[in-house]
Amino acid sequence: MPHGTTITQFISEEQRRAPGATGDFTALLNDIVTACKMISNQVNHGALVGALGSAGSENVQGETQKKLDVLSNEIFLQCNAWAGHLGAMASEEMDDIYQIPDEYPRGKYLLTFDPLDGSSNIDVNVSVGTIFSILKCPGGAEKPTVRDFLQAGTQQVAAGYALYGPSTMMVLTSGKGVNGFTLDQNIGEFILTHPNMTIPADTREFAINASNSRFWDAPVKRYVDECLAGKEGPRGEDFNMRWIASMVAEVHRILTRGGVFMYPMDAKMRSKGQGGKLRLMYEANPMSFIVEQAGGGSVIGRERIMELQPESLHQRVPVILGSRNEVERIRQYHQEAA
Ligand code: AHM
Ligand code: MG
Repeated sequence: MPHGTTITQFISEEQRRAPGATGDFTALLNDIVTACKMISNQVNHGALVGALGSAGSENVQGETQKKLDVLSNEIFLQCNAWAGHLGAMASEEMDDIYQIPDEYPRGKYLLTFDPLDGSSNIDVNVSVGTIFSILKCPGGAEKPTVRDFLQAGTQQVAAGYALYGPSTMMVLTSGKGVNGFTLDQNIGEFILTHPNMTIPADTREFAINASNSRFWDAPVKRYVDECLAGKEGPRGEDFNMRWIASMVAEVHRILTRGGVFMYPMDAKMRSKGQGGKLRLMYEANPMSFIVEQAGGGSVIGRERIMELQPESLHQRVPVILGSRNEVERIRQYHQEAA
């Protein structure tokens, strides 16, 4: 039986229509896809391949055991360094940017990624994911610097995530909508299963880590209180709540059936001088690009996340994203309180 469209075919056909496309971008995405398939394989095997547990420990053979997130980082670097499409990479797992080794050619794109997001879920066998973002290197093929990476989210060329859940999925945008692919383990290919994903504008479901509620700012408290008040409250509706503590799984649920995800600024973070929980370059910007391309909204409070000028590579920001009308409501609550 013939299969549906493979991700390779989909990307190639999309790029064929792009004016001036050289094939670099298509090849880069293919390498990212390969990396995610390898990570998926490691995640699936978990304890069988000694991939769980903490880095630095030794297995029975006396070899150093790697934590899955360290291993995923290495896979991503290895798969994407050699082909000549990238100028440099930056990862949530590395302090500094990763320069392409001198033996390989350098290319015109920059890649940022969180190789395995939701680390607290790894050892308990709950969904985790990989998040990535592609930027153009402003300096062309010159050796890039941190400054080259500090571009607003609106400058992203593409973004995506792989979700390692009951099935492995890849969700992608290159600024022309959002498409989802499911990994067919039998043939080792992602197949287009979710074309043109869109987020319903309205929702009755929200996601927030409620253990932080005593630290929340007034606008967030107000929004959640109104949801919790249900039919008798100002919203006149009962709301449902979810918290997986895995942003990829959370965003995927929102892309599938709507909802709001919040990791807002709070008093505890403020007292520690922390700008938020999630990273702008590896989590907030790529997810905002995907969510906006699917018709949703994404803000830090009052401002749109993708318009922020990044100040540092590992900058953290508050994140409120999902169904457009709800995000707009929360944005207004912040505006009114300002
Ligand atoms: P990580 O990159 O260290 O895995 O942290 C990011 C994750 C997100 O996936 C998730 O939304 C959040 O942290 C959960 O945080 P908490 O444990 O405070 O609920
Ligand atoms: Mg992360």
